[in-house]
Amino acid sequence: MEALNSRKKAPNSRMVKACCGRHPAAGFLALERHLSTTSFFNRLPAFARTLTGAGLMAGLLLLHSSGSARADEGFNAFLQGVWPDVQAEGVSRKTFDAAIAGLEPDYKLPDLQLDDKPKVDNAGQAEFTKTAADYLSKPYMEKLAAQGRTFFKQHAVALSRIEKTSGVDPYILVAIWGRETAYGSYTLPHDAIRVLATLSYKGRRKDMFRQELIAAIKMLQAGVPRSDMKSSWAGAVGLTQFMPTEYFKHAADGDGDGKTDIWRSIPDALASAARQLQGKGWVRGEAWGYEVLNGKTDCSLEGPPDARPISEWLRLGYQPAKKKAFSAAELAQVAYLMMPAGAYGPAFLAPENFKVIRLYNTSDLYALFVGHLADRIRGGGDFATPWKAFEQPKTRTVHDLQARLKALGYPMDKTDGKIGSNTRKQIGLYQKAKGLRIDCWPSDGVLAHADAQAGR
Ligand SMILES: [Ca+2]
Repeated sequence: MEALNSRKKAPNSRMVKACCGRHPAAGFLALERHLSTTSFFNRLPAFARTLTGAGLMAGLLLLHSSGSARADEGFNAFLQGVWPDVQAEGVSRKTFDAAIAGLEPDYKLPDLQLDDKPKVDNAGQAEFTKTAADYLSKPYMEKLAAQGRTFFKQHAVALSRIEKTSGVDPYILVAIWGRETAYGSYTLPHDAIRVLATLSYKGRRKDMFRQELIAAIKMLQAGVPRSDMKSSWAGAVGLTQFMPTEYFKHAADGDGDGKTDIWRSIPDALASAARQLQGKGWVRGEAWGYEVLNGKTDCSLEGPPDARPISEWLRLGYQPAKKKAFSAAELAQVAYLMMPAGAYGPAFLAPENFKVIRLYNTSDLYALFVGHLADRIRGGGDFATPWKAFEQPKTRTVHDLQARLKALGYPMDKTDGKIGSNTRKQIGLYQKAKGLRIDCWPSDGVLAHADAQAGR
């Protein structure tokens, strides 16, 4: 589910500083949005609207009004079409009607497929990809770790109980809470019903979000107040950011008061996250991952297809970076090499539990953030290998390079402009095959080389 890798808005405002120039149509869209909320205009009959303005403004307004009316009709029809599925889940008509009353689609959300409207720029479409060093910003990490230690002490009893029953590392749970909502201090900006309705109507993954919409309305039926349905742009709710379907599978009563409250009870939110990780296959007693040093291989060995026991990695020259030696149990763990900045930063061995955190949110940097923050809350420090400065490629460069390598026969399943482990690996393999310097990192230089090879 690459889907969820940006489902949660980063609590760190530095992370969404983004880059991007305003979309040429942004001004017009702002005007559109302004007009669409100007109820005076909307209440006027169509003929009156054409008479209200003159020239360009009138033209824009007329275009807007007719387009908007059509879109809203489509949206309302879509919502009514969801009713049978919602009803089948035991939701009353009264709950459903209240849930969708006055609901309008939110076309500012990322990950939409809009045929008839220009895209609005937003953090989800950053022109430049974020660097690992930015994402894992040291001052922000230090701040979250200090707060995390305080919260860990405050909830030590509950965390110990949760660890016993679920087997999940309690430091990971506190780190997820820190990553997701900055320990509940982050204000979730959206209404989950509106967001999920929009994403089911016009999103790239309509079916998945439709299931989430149905589950979200079911939550209302179960007595969750609408005011608790504040969410990220992708509809995740609560202190540790649960998608509604996950809420029904895994929400738990962590403080033993007989109620499940992932919004106000920290033990409930942590116990729920633990059950979620347990359900995704968390291995009791194993680490999330290990930073390693000095491998004799290059970065093209990165990624799940080249996973092997840690003992094999040692034979390939890798050594633990943060401790003296691996235990016998650790040597037997199967792990893959993960180098989120290619040759320009630390290397990690990623065992099963790293994959489990990635199932929570499908992103190497997300899983690394959570694992590293957990280690820092435990008392650990910075990475042993620093992130080096390098030129950050544009999304377009990454996308074009992916497409070119694919055309040249490299197994590139996605051309999404994101620098995942397979993209880094295939770049490394390409560089190795062509006798280029191997850094497993997209750049204009590698793209130009691949362009020439592909005869473009
Ligand atoms: Ca409770």
